[in-house]
Amino acid sequence: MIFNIISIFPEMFDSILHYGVLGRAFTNDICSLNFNNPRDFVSDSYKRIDDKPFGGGPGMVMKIAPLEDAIKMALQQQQTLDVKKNIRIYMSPQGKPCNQALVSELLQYDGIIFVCGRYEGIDERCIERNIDLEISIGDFVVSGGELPAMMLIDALMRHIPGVLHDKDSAQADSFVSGLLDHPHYTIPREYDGMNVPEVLLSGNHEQIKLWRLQMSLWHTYKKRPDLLQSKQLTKIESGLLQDAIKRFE
Ligand code: 9D3
Repeated sequence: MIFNIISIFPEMFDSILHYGVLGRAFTNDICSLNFNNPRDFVSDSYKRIDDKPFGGGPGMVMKIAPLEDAIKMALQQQQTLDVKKNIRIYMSPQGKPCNQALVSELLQYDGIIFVCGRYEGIDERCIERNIDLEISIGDFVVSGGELPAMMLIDALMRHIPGVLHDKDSAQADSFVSGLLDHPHYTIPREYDGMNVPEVLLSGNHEQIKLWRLQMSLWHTYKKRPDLLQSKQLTKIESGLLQDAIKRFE
Protein backbone atom coordinates (compact mmCIF):
# COMPACT_ATOMS: atom_id res chain seq x y z
CA MET A 1 0.00 0.00 0.00
CA ILE A 2 1.26 3.47 -0.89
CA PHE A 3 0.48 6.28 1.55
CA ASN A 4 0.82 9.97 0.83
CA ILE A 5 0.75 12.33 3.79
CA ILE A 6 -0.30 15.94 3.39
CA SER A 7 1.16 17.54 6.52
CA ILE A 8 3.19 20.52 7.68
CA PHE A 9 4.83 18.20 10.27
CA PRO A 10 6.15 15.21 8.27
CA GLU A 11 8.83 14.52 10.93
CA MET A 12 6.10 13.31 13.27
CA PHE A 13 5.81 10.19 11.10
CA ASP A 14 9.34 9.10 12.08
CA SER A 15 7.66 7.25 14.94
CA ILE A 16 6.03 4.75 12.58
CA LEU A 17 8.77 4.85 9.90
CA HIS A 18 11.62 3.64 12.11
CA TYR A 19 10.19 1.45 14.87
CA GLY A 20 8.73 -2.01 15.30
CA VAL A 21 6.87 -4.06 12.73
CA LEU A 22 5.79 -0.99 10.74
CA GLY A 23 9.37 0.30 10.57
CA ARG A 24 10.49 -3.04 9.13
CA ALA A 25 7.62 -3.08 6.60
CA PHE A 26 8.68 0.35 5.29
CA THR A 27 12.36 -0.71 5.16
CA ASN A 28 11.35 -3.82 3.20
CA ASP A 29 9.18 -1.75 0.81
CA ILE A 30 6.02 -3.67 1.68
CA CYS A 31 4.47 -0.22 2.15
CA SER A 32 5.73 3.27 1.42
CA LEU A 33 5.16 6.71 2.88
CA ASN A 34 5.44 9.82 0.72
CA PHE A 35 5.14 13.32 2.09
CA ASN A 36 3.65 16.40 0.51
CA ASN A 37 4.19 19.45 2.70
CA PRO A 38 1.79 22.32 1.96
CA ARG A 39 4.56 24.65 3.10
CA ASP A 40 6.57 23.68 0.02
CA PHE A 41 3.74 25.00 -2.16
CA VAL A 42 3.58 28.49 -0.68
CA SER A 43 4.66 30.95 -3.33
CA ASP A 44 6.01 34.47 -2.69
CA SER A 45 2.65 36.11 -3.25
CA TYR A 46 0.91 33.60 -0.92
CA LYS A 47 3.20 33.64 2.11
CA ARG A 48 1.05 31.86 4.69
CA ILE A 49 -0.39 28.35 4.91
CA ASP A 50 -2.93 29.59 7.48
CA ASP A 51 -4.97 32.72 8.06
CA LYS A 52 -7.81 34.19 10.15
CA PRO A 53 -11.27 32.70 9.72
CA PHE A 54 -13.85 34.72 7.75
CA GLY A 55 -16.62 35.68 10.17
CA GLY A 56 -14.19 36.04 13.04
CA GLY A 57 -13.54 33.81 16.03
CA PRO A 58 -10.51 32.20 17.62
CA GLY A 59 -7.73 30.27 15.90
CA MET A 60 -6.53 29.98 12.34
CA VAL A 61 -7.67 28.07 9.25
CA MET A 62 -5.40 26.30 6.73
CA LYS A 63 -5.64 28.01 3.34
CA ILE A 64 -6.93 26.05 0.35
CA ALA A 65 -4.22 26.75 -2.29
CA PRO A 66 -1.12 25.15 -0.69
CA LEU A 67 -3.24 22.19 0.47
CA GLU A 68 -4.77 21.61 -2.94
CA ASP A 69 -1.38 21.88 -4.64
CA ALA A 70 0.03 19.30 -2.21
CA ILE A 71 -2.92 16.94 -2.83
CA LYS A 72 -2.48 17.30 -6.61
CA MET A 73 1.19 16.43 -6.25
CA ALA A 74 0.26 13.38 -4.16
CA LEU A 75 -2.21 12.19 -6.83
CA GLN A 76 0.40 12.63 -9.53
CA GLN A 77 2.96 10.72 -7.47
CA GLN A 78 0.57 7.82 -6.88
CA GLN A 79 -0.25 7.71 -10.60
CA THR A 80 3.46 7.54 -11.41
CA LEU A 81 3.83 4.70 -8.88
CA ASP A 82 1.09 2.81 -10.76
CA VAL A 83 -1.52 3.02 -7.99
CA LYS A 84 -4.73 1.56 -9.45
CA LYS A 85 -7.29 2.65 -6.88
CA ASN A 86 -6.82 5.43 -4.37
CA ILE A 87 -8.83 7.51 -1.92
CA ARG A 88 -8.31 10.93 -0.37
CA ILE A 89 -9.07 10.98 3.35
CA TYR A 90 -9.26 14.05 5.59
CA MET A 91 -8.61 13.22 9.24
CA SER A 92 -11.05 15.40 11.14
CA PRO A 93 -13.10 15.61 14.34
CA GLN A 94 -16.18 15.85 12.07
CA GLY A 95 -15.37 12.56 10.35
CA LYS A 96 -16.92 9.10 10.41
CA PRO A 97 -15.82 7.41 13.66
CA CYS A 98 -13.16 4.83 12.83
CA ASN A 99 -13.65 1.16 13.73
CA GLN A 100 -12.36 -2.22 12.55
CA ALA A 101 -15.07 -2.44 9.83
CA LEU A 102 -13.94 0.88 8.35
CA VAL A 103 -10.31 -0.29 8.47
CA SER A 104 -11.33 -3.43 6.53
CA GLU A 105 -13.14 -1.36 3.89
CA LEU A 106 -10.05 0.78 3.33
CA LEU A 107 -7.93 -2.31 2.59
CA GLN A 108 -9.43 -2.37 -0.94
CA TYR A 109 -7.30 0.67 -1.91
CA ASP A 110 -3.69 0.39 -3.00
CA GLY A 111 -3.15 4.12 -2.43
CA ILE A 112 -4.37 6.38 0.36
CA ILE A 113 -3.81 10.12 0.62
CA PHE A 114 -4.16 11.40 4.18
CA VAL A 115 -4.79 15.11 4.66
CA CYS A 116 -3.72 16.15 8.17
CA GLY A 117 -5.10 19.46 9.39
CA ARG A 118 -3.72 21.74 12.07
CA TYR A 119 -5.17 24.78 13.87
CA GLU A 120 -8.99 24.91 13.68
CA GLY A 121 -9.03 22.88 10.48
CA ILE A 122 -8.88 23.43 6.72
CA ASP A 123 -10.90 25.68 4.38
CA GLU A 124 -14.22 23.91 3.70
CA ARG A 125 -13.83 24.40 -0.07
CA CYS A 126 -10.74 22.17 0.03
CA ILE A 127 -12.86 19.36 1.50
CA GLU A 128 -15.65 19.89 -1.06
CA ARG A 129 -13.35 19.58 -4.04
CA ASN A 130 -10.58 17.23 -2.90
CA ILE A 131 -11.79 14.84 -0.21
CA ASP A 132 -13.55 11.49 -0.66
CA LEU A 133 -13.96 10.59 3.01
CA GLU A 134 -13.59 12.26 6.43
CA ILE A 135 -12.50 10.07 9.34
CA SER A 136 -12.33 10.73 13.10
CA ILE A 137 -10.53 8.46 15.57
CA GLY A 138 -13.12 9.09 18.29
CA ASP A 139 -15.03 11.71 20.21
CA PHE A 140 -12.09 13.40 21.90
CA VAL A 141 -9.91 16.28 20.83
CA VAL A 142 -6.28 16.05 19.69
CA SER A 143 -4.16 18.81 18.18
CA GLY A 144 -4.04 17.75 14.55
CA GLY A 145 -4.53 14.96 12.03
CA GLU A 146 -1.02 13.48 12.15
CA LEU A 147 -1.41 11.15 15.14
CA PRO A 148 -4.86 10.03 13.95
CA ALA A 149 -3.43 9.27 10.47
CA MET A 150 -0.60 7.26 12.02
CA MET A 151 -3.07 5.22 14.06
CA LEU A 152 -5.06 4.42 10.94
CA ILE A 153 -1.93 3.53 8.95
CA ASP A 154 -0.89 1.19 11.77
CA ALA A 155 -4.34 -0.44 11.85
CA LEU A 156 -4.28 -0.90 8.04
CA MET A 157 -0.74 -2.24 7.80
CA ARG A 158 -1.40 -5.00 10.35
CA HIS A 159 -3.58 -6.61 7.66
CA ILE A 160 -1.06 -6.39 4.82
CA PRO A 161 0.74 -9.71 4.14
CA GLY A 162 4.33 -9.66 5.36
CA VAL A 163 3.91 -6.81 7.84
CA LEU A 164 3.20 -8.98 10.90
CA HIS A 165 4.98 -12.18 11.78
CA ASP A 166 2.63 -15.08 11.00
CA LYS A 167 2.44 -15.92 14.69
CA ASP A 168 0.82 -12.60 15.61
CA SER A 169 -1.61 -12.66 12.72
CA ALA A 170 -4.09 -9.79 12.50
CA GLN A 171 -6.89 -12.35 12.20
CA ALA A 172 -6.39 -13.27 15.86
CA ASP A 173 -6.87 -9.64 16.93
CA SER A 174 -9.51 -8.60 19.36
CA PHE A 175 -12.36 -6.80 17.52
CA VAL A 176 -11.78 -8.93 14.43
CA SER A 177 -13.68 -11.62 16.34
CA GLY A 178 -15.96 -9.00 17.89
CA LEU A 179 -14.78 -10.00 21.37
CA LEU A 180 -12.10 -8.70 23.73
CA ASP A 181 -8.91 -10.71 24.10
CA HIS A 182 -8.43 -13.35 26.81
CA PRO A 183 -5.90 -12.79 29.64
CA HIS A 184 -2.22 -13.66 29.11
CA TYR A 185 0.35 -15.13 31.50
CA THR A 186 4.06 -15.92 31.39
CA ILE A 187 6.70 -17.07 33.86
CA PRO A 188 6.85 -17.26 36.85
CA ARG A 189 4.03 -19.75 37.55
CA GLU A 190 3.60 -18.15 40.96
CA TYR A 191 4.30 -14.49 41.72
CA ASP A 192 3.83 -13.17 45.26
CA GLY A 193 1.08 -15.70 45.94
CA MET A 194 -0.70 -15.13 42.59
CA ASN A 195 -0.95 -18.23 40.41
CA VAL A 196 -1.35 -18.85 36.69
CA PRO A 197 -4.72 -20.56 35.98
CA GLU A 198 -4.22 -24.34 36.21
CA VAL A 199 -5.75 -25.09 32.80
CA LEU A 200 -2.97 -23.14 31.01
CA LEU A 201 -0.36 -25.49 32.54
CA SER A 202 -2.33 -28.64 31.66
CA GLY A 203 -1.17 -29.05 28.07
CA ASN A 204 -4.76 -29.84 27.08
CA HIS A 205 -5.13 -27.61 24.05
CA GLU A 206 -8.84 -28.27 23.60
CA GLN A 207 -9.48 -27.20 27.19
CA ILE A 208 -7.19 -24.18 26.84
CA LYS A 209 -9.06 -23.05 23.72
CA LEU A 210 -12.40 -23.31 25.51
CA TRP A 211 -11.07 -21.48 28.60
CA ARG A 212 -9.71 -18.64 26.44
CA LEU A 213 -13.00 -18.33 24.58
CA GLN A 214 -14.88 -18.27 27.88
CA MET A 215 -12.56 -15.56 29.25
CA SER A 216 -13.01 -13.51 26.05
CA LEU A 217 -16.76 -13.74 26.47
CA TRP A 218 -16.63 -12.95 30.19
CA HIS A 219 -14.33 -9.93 29.82
CA THR A 220 -16.43 -8.60 26.96
CA TYR A 221 -19.57 -9.03 29.08
CA LYS A 222 -17.97 -7.21 32.04
CA LYS A 223 -15.95 -4.49 30.29
CA ARG A 224 -17.67 -3.90 26.92
CA PRO A 225 -21.27 -5.13 27.06
CA ASP A 226 -21.98 -2.91 24.02
CA LEU A 227 -19.88 -5.29 21.88
CA LEU A 228 -22.05 -8.27 22.85
CA GLN A 229 -25.22 -6.42 21.79
CA SER A 230 -24.11 -6.50 18.16
CA LYS A 231 -22.79 -10.07 18.19
CA GLN A 232 -24.83 -13.25 17.70
CA LEU A 233 -23.36 -15.89 20.05
CA THR A 234 -23.27 -19.58 19.09
CA LYS A 235 -24.86 -22.18 21.43
CA ILE A 236 -21.40 -23.08 22.77
CA GLU A 237 -20.41 -19.44 23.34
CA SER A 238 -23.68 -18.66 25.04
CA GLY A 239 -23.25 -21.69 27.33
CA LEU A 240 -19.68 -20.70 28.23
CA LEU A 241 -20.80 -17.16 29.08
CA GLN A 242 -23.74 -18.32 31.21
CA ASP A 243 -21.38 -20.65 33.07
CA ALA A 244 -18.90 -17.80 33.67
CA ILE A 245 -21.66 -15.49 34.92
CA LYS A 246 -22.80 -18.18 37.37
CA ARG A 247 -19.26 -18.78 38.64
CA PHE A 248 -17.69 -15.29 38.65
CA GLU A 249 -20.49 -12.74 39.08
C1 9D3 B 1 -13.58 24.17 18.83
C2 9D3 B 1 -13.90 22.99 18.04
N1 9D3 B 1 -12.81 22.00 17.88
C3 9D3 B 1 -13.36 20.95 16.99
C4 9D3 B 1 -13.76 19.75 17.77
C5 9D3 B 1 -11.61 22.60 17.32
C6 9D3 B 1 -10.62 21.62 16.84
C7 9D3 B 1 -9.97 20.77 17.70
C8 9D3 B 1 -8.99 19.89 17.25
C9 9D3 B 1 -10.31 21.58 15.50
C10 9D3 B 1 -9.33 20.70 15.04
C11 9D3 B 1 -8.68 19.87 15.92
C12 9D3 B 1 -7.63 18.96 15.44
N2 9D3 B 1 -8.08 17.57 15.40
C13 9D3 B 1 -7.87 16.78 14.36
O1 9D3 B 1 -7.28 17.24 13.40
C14 9D3 B 1 -8.40 15.43 14.32
C15 9D3 B 1 -9.13 14.67 15.28
C16 9D3 B 1 -9.56 14.96 16.61
O2 9D3 B 1 -9.32 16.03 17.20
N3 9D3 B 1 -10.29 14.02 17.26
C17 9D3 B 1 -10.59 12.80 16.71
N4 9D3 B 1 -10.19 12.49 15.49
C18 9D3 B 1 -9.48 13.42 14.80
S1 9D3 B 1 -8.90 13.20 13.26
C19 9D3 B 1 -8.22 14.69 13.19
